[in-house]
Amino acid sequence: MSPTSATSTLTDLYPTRGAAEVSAPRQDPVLWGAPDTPGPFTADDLMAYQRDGFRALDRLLDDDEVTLYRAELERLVADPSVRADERSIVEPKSKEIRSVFEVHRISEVFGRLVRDERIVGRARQLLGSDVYVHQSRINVKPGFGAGGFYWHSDFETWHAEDGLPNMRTVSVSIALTENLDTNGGLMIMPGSHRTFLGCAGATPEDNYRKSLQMQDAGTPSDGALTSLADEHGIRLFTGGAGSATWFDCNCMHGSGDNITPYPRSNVFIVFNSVQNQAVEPFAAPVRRPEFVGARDFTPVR
Ligand code: 6CS
Ligand code: FE
Repeated sequence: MSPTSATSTLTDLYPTRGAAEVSAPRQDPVLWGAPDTPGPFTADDLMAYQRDGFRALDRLLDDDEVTLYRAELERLVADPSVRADERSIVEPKSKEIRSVFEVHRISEVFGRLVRDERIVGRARQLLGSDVYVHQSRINVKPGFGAGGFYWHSDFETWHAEDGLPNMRTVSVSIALTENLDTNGGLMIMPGSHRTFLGCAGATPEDNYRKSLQMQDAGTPSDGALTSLADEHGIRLFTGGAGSATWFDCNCMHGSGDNITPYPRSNVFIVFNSVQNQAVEPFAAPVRRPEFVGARDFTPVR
C-alpha cells in the first residue's frame, strides 16, 4: 500500500485512524464569525449554534420551493444516466438509489439553491469568510428498509480522507419530505462537536466505495459513543418538508434505518471556508474523488 500522504507543511491537529482511538478537545472555534455578524441568522441563533453545534430552522424553504426541489430530486433519481454515474450510490439490499453526490454541479436547480443568500449567507456568517461547496448530495432514504448512517463525525472523514485541516466547515440538511420521529431522521449529540474522536484503524484504499454505503473506517467505539451519549444526550430532528438543520462538521451524528412507507429525503450541502481549503489527506493513502471532496475552491457567489 502506498505510504499515507500526510502533508509535510501542515501540522496535523487532529490525528486519527492510527492504532488506537484517541479523544481530545477541539482546537478550533465553533463560530468563526463574530456573534453580531450581519446575516440571516440572529445573534441568538449564532450563540445556540456555538453551544450545541447545530441550529434547526422550521421553515427555510416555502411549499412552492419544496415542490420544485422534490421534483428535481425525483427527476435525478429517475434518470438512467444519473443512476449509471459514479456519483450515485445505491442501497446495498434494494439497489434503489441511496444518494446522488455533487447535485449542485449536475443540476442547475440545486446549483441555484447553493447560491441562495438564505443558504450561503448563513454559511458565511458561521464560518466568518467566503465559502465554497466541499460536497453536496441528495439522500433519498426511500421507505421499506432504506439504511441509516451509523454514528460518525463528518470532520473525521473530511480531515482524514479529504485533507480539510481545520474545523471550519458546516453542513445544512434541508428536508424535502416530512422528517418524522419514525422514518430515520438525523440524530445529533448536542455539544459533541467540542470533542474530537480520533478513530482506530487505517483507511483502506478506495474506502469511499464502501463507506458511502456503510461506513467502517472512522467509526467510533461503543465505549466512546456511550460516554459521549451519557454526557450530551441525543437529539432527534423532526420537521416538515422545508425545515433545515445546520450542524458543525464535528458533531457526532447518525440516522436510523427507514422501515416506514414514508421516504426521508433531504438535500445536504457542505460549505467549507476558503481559508480551510483541502490539502492532502491526513490519514488516507489517496484522495477521494472530487465529486465527494471538492478541489475547486471558487467561492460561492
Ligand atoms: O463520507 C462523507 O463525506 C459522507 N458520509 C457521511 C455518512 N456523512 C458525511 C458525508 O456525506
Ligand atoms: Fe455525516
